[in-house]
Order: sequence, then C-alpha cells, then structure tokens
Amino acid sequence: PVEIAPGCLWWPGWLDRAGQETLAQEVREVLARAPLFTPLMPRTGKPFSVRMSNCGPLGWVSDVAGYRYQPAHPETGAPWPPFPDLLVRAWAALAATPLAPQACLINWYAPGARMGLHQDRDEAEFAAPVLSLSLGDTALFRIGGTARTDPTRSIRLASGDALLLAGPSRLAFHGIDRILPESSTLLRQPGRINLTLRRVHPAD
Ligand code: MD3
Ligand code: FE
Repeated sequence: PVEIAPGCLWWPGWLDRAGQETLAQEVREVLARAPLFTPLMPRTGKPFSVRMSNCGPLGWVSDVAGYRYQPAHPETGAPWPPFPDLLVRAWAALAATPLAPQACLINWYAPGARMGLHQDRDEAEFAAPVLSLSLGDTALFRIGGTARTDPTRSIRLASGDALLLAGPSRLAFHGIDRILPESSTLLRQPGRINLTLRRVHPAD
C-alpha cells in the first residue's frame, strides 16, 4: 500500500474487475432490502447530496435530531441486512485489528454529488480503523490533518481501491470534492458507491 497521510494506507486496485462485480452485486442485494435514503443535516434539515444505506448490526443515520448509529433503517424500520461476505473478508485482510466491524455505511454519489470536509467522530471507538472500498466512477478525495485548517492532499479514488484510516488519520478531516464522469463502466448507472466498514463501540 501507499501511505498518503500518517496512518492512511491506500491500495489502488485492491479488488480486480471480478471482485468489483461481485461486490457490486452484493451491494445491489443489500439495497433491495435497505433502500437508499436521503440524510438530512442536523438542525437545518438541509439534504445531503449523497444518498445512503447501511449493512451490518448498526447503521449511521442523520436527520434534524442529529447523527447517530441505530440498528434499523430510518424509513422501513427493518434491521440492516448482514454484511456481505466480501466485506468481512476485506476487513480481515486489511484492518489489522482483533475488533469485528459493526457497521458499513453505503454512500451513493450521483454525478455532481459531493461531501464537504468533515471528521468522523460519531463512533465511541477511535482505536479501530475505518476501511473504505470504492466502486464505479472515480472520486477526487481530499484528506488533511486533525485541524480543519491543516494542509490537505488529494488523490483519485477509483473503482476497486481500498483505503484504511488508522492511527492519526482516523480523526483527519476529509471529503469528496467531485466525481469524475464516465470514469468507470462497472455500474449500470453513472455514479459512485463508497462502502465504509467501522467499529462503533469498544470491545465489551
Ligand atoms: C478519513 N466517505 O463515509 S471514503 C464517510 O468516499 C466518508 O464516501 C467518503 O467520508 C466517501 O464518512 C470518503 C474515505 C474515508 C472514509 C472514512 C474516513 C476517509 C476517512 C474516516 C476518517 C478519516
Ligand atoms: Fe467521513
């Protein structure tokens, strides 16, 4: 892997085309049971441009009441579908932690969607890393330091890439500036899927 920031490891092309097809199909099956929803910003209720769903025991949601992890879909009330096999295997191969993942956030970027610079701090466990897998169109990803004003570095996250956020990078500011149109033929519609596997609670 390539270390793009302290503790942030990047494996370009970690999944080959066949692996990407397998994961894309597994994601379609998850989304058939847990449809994409449009999260809203806390307080303001402004919609995110990214749509989301989850799999695993817990899922991340956001609405006017705030950000949180919960065991059920905010619209259907059904439990989140289990982790697809390939995600469990990716965590075992790359995460280098004895802790099992508890949540996988699925982000859907239509062309034009973006995610502003933010920190991921809604987990009670920061010792465990976050593992990201990308499918479909390439994203321009930006990562800085633990202060919002720290200098940032950008990389292109392409279909099949894995990114591990461990150590100091776990609390780094990061975001998606834009999706590069027509950069992949993997998906049936233009856009990008990002999967992030996370530990939410400390070991019990
Ligand atoms: C750095 N997702 O879900 S993936 C997110 O492409 C998120 O959808 C982006 O930011 C996406 O919160 C970026 C890479 C990533 C994921 C989680 C991180 C970078 C991170 C957590 C901490 C630091
Ligand atoms: Fe994030």
